Amino acid sequence: MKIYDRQGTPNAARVRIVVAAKGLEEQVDYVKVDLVAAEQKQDWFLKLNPIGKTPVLVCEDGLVLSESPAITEYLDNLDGDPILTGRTAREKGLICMMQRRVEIMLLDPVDDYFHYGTKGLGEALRPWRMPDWPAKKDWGERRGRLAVENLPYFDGVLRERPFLAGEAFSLADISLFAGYAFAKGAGLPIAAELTALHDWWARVGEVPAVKNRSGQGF
Ligand SMILES: N[C@@H](CCC(=O)N[C@@H](CS)C(=O)NCC(=O)O)C(=O)O
Repeated sequence: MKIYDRQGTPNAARVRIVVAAKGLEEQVDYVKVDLVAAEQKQDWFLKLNPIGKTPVLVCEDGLVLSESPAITEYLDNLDGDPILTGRTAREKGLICMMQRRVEIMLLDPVDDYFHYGTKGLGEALRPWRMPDWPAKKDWGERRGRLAVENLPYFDGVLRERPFLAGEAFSLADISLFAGYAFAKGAGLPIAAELTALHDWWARVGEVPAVKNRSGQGF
């Protein structure tokens, strides 16, 4: 399998942690996409993903998948332990819901903040991302504030249970981990009083797939 991505970005991290957790690293070749040079907007890449974003998984049988949840769902279902997307209908529903909440409440607003509230990936992306930047700067900054305001929700959930969707580490935690790291990396504040979130961060950092990848910048 080939995965087209850019190491260190949040969605690359979501997929790379799953690859590591599932023991699939030997089966994957990573192909670097230069996001700063806008390679993801070139024709060859748009044929893989018309949305022009990474990561993209290309399998030997010709299957091409984009969107991190689709890629991670596929990888998780390739074989057995650990199962990151849930075993029962109840677990699957909860994990899917929590992962969507992470996307809507954290990953998407931080992404908007990064690309519009700051200089984001820079000049080469301006034709696609920022034709009306800095007019959108206010909106980008508001999206950043929204992400920060949403963090106590996740802290509240993690006061009730050790992991985001229940008793076990799941894809929802991997997405929250990426969202938390993205928020921090983009310079958004994560309040000290969110102690359950900080404890969870330390706990997830000890999960072998996360711990082993963190030294490699995910
Ligand atoms: N919904 C997509 C989001 C993908 C995404 O935003 N990828 C970022 C890297 S983390 C990207 O390629 N950004 C480049 C751009 O926006 O042009 C997913 O789940 O994979």
